[in-house]
Amino acid sequence: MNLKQMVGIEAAKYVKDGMIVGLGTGSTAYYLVEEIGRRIKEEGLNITGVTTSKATEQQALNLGIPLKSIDEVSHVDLTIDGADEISSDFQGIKGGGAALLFEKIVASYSDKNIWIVDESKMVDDLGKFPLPVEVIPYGSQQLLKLFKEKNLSPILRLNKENEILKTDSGNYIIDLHLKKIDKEQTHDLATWLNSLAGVVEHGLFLNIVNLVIVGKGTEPETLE
Ligand code: ABF
Repeated sequence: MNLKQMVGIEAAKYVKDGMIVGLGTGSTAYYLVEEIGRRIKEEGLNITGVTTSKATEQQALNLGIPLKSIDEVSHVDLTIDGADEISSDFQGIKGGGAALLFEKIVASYSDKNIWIVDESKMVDDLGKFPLPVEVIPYGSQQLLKLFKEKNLSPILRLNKENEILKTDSGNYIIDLHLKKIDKEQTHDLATWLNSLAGVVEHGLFLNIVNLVIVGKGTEPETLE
């Protein structure tokens, strides 16, 4: 069993009958969704899933997981998702999988958020992983110019065909290669990004997670 599978299966233990569960995106959340599908099939687990991307929606449909959109449920009991970086004060960078907008929406309406990561994602300070910023196409070149002027090392994300990547919402992603974000600057950076016209969302997930399950060695470690 690999570390991603370890934490995906461990996190599924927190999913109880009757829950409305936010299903995350990425190669780690993939194993969570597979395990939930197995429990539905083999144990009769009864949950409603709320997905965070077209990719996860397709996986859940293939597994027969009952789904509702975020706008069809009263709340979400628990969301389990991956992350790209988690700092020592439990702040996160997400969006490497280009799903940060729906992930943050679902997480913000969740009573509890669990992140599942392999140990390589645990860092002291955020920033080594490029910070994704989701922007609408109109004005994106102006934002690129602004980020360059601010020395934020922006790169417009391209897809495998070397074309501008489009998110599930048809937006672009600009990745800011900041190298390090000092803890005392994180909130101001998030506030500034949110103030820019054309910025839809960014990958700083602050004060969101309640519990982190880290894959390492032979046993997952649970941090809260
Ligand atoms: C998703 O999980 C994204 O926000 C993040 O980019 C990704 C991490 O991917 P992986 O689990 O494949 O490393 O939530």
